[in-house]
Amino acid sequence: MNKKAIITSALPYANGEIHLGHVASTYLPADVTTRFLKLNGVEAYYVCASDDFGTPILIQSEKEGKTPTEYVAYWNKRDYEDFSAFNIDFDYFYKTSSSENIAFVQDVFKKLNDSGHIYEKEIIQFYCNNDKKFLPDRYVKGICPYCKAEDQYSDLCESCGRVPDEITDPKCSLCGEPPTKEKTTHYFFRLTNFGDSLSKWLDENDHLQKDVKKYVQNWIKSGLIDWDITRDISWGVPVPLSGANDKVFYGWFDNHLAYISTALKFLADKGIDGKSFWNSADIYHFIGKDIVYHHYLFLPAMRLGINSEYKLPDYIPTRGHLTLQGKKISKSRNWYIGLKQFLEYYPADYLRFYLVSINPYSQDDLNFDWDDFATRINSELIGNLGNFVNRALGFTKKSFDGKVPETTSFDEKDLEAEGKIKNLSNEVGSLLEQNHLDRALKKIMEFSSFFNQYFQHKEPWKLSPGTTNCVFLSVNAARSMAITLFPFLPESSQKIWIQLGLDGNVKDSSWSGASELKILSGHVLGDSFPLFTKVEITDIEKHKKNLGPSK
Ligand code: B3M
Ligand code: ZN
Repeated sequence: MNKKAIITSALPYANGEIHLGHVASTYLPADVTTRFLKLNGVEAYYVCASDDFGTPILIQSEKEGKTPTEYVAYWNKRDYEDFSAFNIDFDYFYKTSSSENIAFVQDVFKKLNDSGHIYEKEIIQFYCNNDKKFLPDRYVKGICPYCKAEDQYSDLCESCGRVPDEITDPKCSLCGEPPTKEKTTHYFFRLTNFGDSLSKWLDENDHLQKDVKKYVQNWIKSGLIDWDITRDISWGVPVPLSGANDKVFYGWFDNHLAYISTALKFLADKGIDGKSFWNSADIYHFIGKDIVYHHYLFLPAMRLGINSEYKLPDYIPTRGHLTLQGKKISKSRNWYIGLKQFLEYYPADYLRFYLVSINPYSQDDLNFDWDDFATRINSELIGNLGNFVNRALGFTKKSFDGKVPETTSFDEKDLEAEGKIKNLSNEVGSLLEQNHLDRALKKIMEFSSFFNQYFQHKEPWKLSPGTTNCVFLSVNAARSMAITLFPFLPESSQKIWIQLGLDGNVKDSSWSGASELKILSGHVLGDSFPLFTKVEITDIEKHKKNLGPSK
């Protein structure tokens, strides 16, 4: 395992609150992975930033009568608070509108320009005579020329994930009128220069998901298109060329560069040479499948364009979208649950547990279902895991005054139980290394279920000879669970740690130490208390009724 890593997740637009869909596909998987790497002694940093530029933000700030700067500052703070409440533990959360990112973006542009990867071209841009503005990106809606999906923004088809060259049947998204076309000069990035090198990079990188690689390779084969990287609006990174003062970069030119500029700023503040750290670390960019095009083509091409001064990503874990009760999430139709709101109902660990459980390492969509949530929390998290910890520790408190008893020689069942502890960190760890977070969590649940059965089978309450082994091993199993659960359920795992009467913080443990029997006979446990409270079905019914049009 590389001992250094930088982890990023797709930057949230500073344009509205974080909801369950956001955290399921990117922030939570990235957070779990970072916590896991840190337990393995990797110097891992999870950095993120608010994505502050772009037309939708400008449009919205205008509507609210705020300056875009005020507007994005509000969302940057709010997003960070919501993430923190969900225990998404960024090492640093910054912003694409930082002076560091602006300078970095302008510098990258100059280098690309000097290397001949940029050209100027007069283009015909949609213009709304009603609104008196040029209409880039989201200002125009129409039909995707590739897959014919209707009502798509001109900068990204949400149905097929491609970026239309020119949208069919365009309409101004502000007033619905068909726009006219006017001339303006834009800068273009020669994405077409990079077809071969991108294809080679995709081929050679074994860590990228095969299915994603395959369709990206098909896009390359069907021909790349140069990217228009400037916009005639006032909110963005200014193009650093004389004569282009009224132009800014397109948001997708600058936002992913904030992965680098944010990491550099954070590392510099720690006194670390950012560039050499970046280039010797494993680089992870966690994303949702709607932004594959940007992360597998545009981002690596720009890095290649500056001679890989900052290395290309090693991992781009890409996951599907979250649906809610089987339907697409939509704020306007109130088919939606904000993260902040959810956390007013249930602890962060409930949502973390559920979202990891239903989230495979693939592009398949996943579904949040309230009934399934209740079942999994009540029967798996509480019925299996909570039950085991309570039972094992509660029993030790009651029958041995909280003191871990002496052992006698192990019988076959004890040896099997000991073997489970010894294998746990490797089994769970190798799944986590392969990004199979759901399967890793399932392994821990199987471990817990094994120990529930073992405890039941041994009947230590009968205090017959040999049953102290079961108590000893069960207490150690609870410790192994606390450590391996930490990436998934940080609060609950610390609670187990405290109940075990262990010093310090579970987060300072070592991953492989989860497979050692560190709690010795004579150790005194802390106080026992229930880890979880049951999810009530009457509440679930209320949450379901809150979705959709208010009656
Ligand atoms: N701000 C959000 C999205 O399209 C966008 C991600 C930027 S990542 C560099 O999901
Ligand atoms: Zn209009």
